Amino acid sequence: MKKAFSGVQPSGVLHLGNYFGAIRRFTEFQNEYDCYYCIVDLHAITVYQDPKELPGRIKDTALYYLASGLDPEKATLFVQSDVPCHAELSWLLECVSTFGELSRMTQFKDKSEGKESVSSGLFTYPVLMAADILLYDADVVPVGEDQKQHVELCRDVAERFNSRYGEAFKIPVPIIPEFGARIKSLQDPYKKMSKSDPNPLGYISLSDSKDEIAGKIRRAVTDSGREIVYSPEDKPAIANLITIYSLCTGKGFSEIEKHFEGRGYADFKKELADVIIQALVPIQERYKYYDDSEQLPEILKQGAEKANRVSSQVLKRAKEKMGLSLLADPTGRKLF
Ligand code: ATP
Ligand code: LTN
Repeated sequence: MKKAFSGVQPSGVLHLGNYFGAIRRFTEFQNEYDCYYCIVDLHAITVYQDPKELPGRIKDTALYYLASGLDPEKATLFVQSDVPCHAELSWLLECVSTFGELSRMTQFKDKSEGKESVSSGLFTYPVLMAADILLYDADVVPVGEDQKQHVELCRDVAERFNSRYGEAFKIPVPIIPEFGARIKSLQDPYKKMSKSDPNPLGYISLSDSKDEIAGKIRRAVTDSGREIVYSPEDKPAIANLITIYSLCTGKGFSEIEKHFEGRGYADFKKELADVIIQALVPIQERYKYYDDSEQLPEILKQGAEKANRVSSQVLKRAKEKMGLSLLADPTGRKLF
């Protein structure tokens, strides 16, 4: 069975972009691939996280994985900081990646822009992501559009390692959805919907109530004119809302345009809020079920045990190729 790896940061409440761009697709992959889905808390701490809030966010992200339909019998769910090989391989790969290629990462440029001080972890973030992927010999990496450049860096670093030290890593392929790979902010259609947006009107979180959803859609920015047509160039805000409508209902763009022909933005927004609510209600019910059932600690414990078993073998392979000491290796292989 081929393998899939992906991760989500516990850096805030999950939103529709995370769901349609990534998590919903994780559940589609679990029947075809041996899947590893990680809550990447080490990535989240590249910007300050309040230690009083982080455990709750980790738990919340894991519950939304389950609520979105991930089955722990099929996929391995775990928390990154429970598997020390990630941080260790990341260091080895930092020594194979270059300052120049990391400087070209657009996410770093976006996240560091205008900040007085940024952590060095934010700069090396994509290398830790490469370690995540390579430790599980992943064939595919389902992600939203914004992560494509990072997966490409992972491929470059893995190829460089393999040619410099000998074959240690499988070269993964990013899988980006055709639609929904980049859902935009409801307040600015030129920015992606983001958990770290200080304005909650920009995103619909998976936990928003019916009233909150209706209110945010009502206040979402629109374009000039009053026709409901999918035209990302001329009508970026409406195109974004049509994309969300399409993802929630499975209907194509032309079908949606026809449905709203001769009707105005207010009608469209009302129906859009309804279809979002219908899409989120089952997720919110399953979230509550898993929260009440208290199965999560055991699921994450078993996930981490398996992830530790698999990743320590790959880390050992990489250390062997580099000529590093294996005295601390759990399998007992000695260097001398
Ligand atoms: P932050 O804004 O705090 O960086 P984020 O909202 O971008 O966080 P991540 O944890 O970085 O969320 O991303 C988890 C997954 O969701 C990734 O695969 C990412 O590509 C995808 N994703 C994030 N935002 C969107 C979006 N607006 N549209 C589609 N997919 C998205
Ligand atoms: N960088 C990603 C989260 C992430 C990830 C990964 C995704 C960390 N490690 C490995 C896919 C594979 C993000 O910010 N969305």
